[in-house]
Amino acid sequence: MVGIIMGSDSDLPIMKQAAEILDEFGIEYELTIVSAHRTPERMFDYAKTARNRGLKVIIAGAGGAAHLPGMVASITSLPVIGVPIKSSNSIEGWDSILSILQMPNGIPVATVALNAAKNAGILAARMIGSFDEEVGKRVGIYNVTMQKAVEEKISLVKK
Ligand code: RP5
Repeated sequence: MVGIIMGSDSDLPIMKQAAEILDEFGIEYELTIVSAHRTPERMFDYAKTARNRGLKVIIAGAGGAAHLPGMVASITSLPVIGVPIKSSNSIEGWDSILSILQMPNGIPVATVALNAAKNAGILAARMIGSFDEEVGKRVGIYNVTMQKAVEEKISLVKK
């Protein structure tokens, strides 16, 4: 249901966090490397066939001049969530953030925080939960569990 793609295997340590949270929600996904500048034809095919292959949302992570999420969003009509990755030669990640965030009008990319692949996974779960009641319930339980964990910590601090 979710396509997780990244520009390089060096993005995997971050991007696998999206896969892990989707596992928690019991949502099926595929995970692969698709580079906008190193494998442009693969990127085009991936985005062009995504909807017909049953994907509902695409999470795309990239670093540097990170055009993968925007290019994919320009080819498919599915929602695309962009994850800016702080790559080794990046200028503190600002290169990735700005190139994913600052999409021109008409082709939106829902950009999460730097390296926030986990949040991208949760956002994808929320999108799927908007039409799949079971997934929606699981996201609700996740929120309540998080709230309770914080409340427990607050009560410990009070004592
Ligand atoms: C981008 O360039 C990738 O998304 C990665 O974040 C960055 C560096 O790639 P490698 O040189 O590590 O393959 O395309």
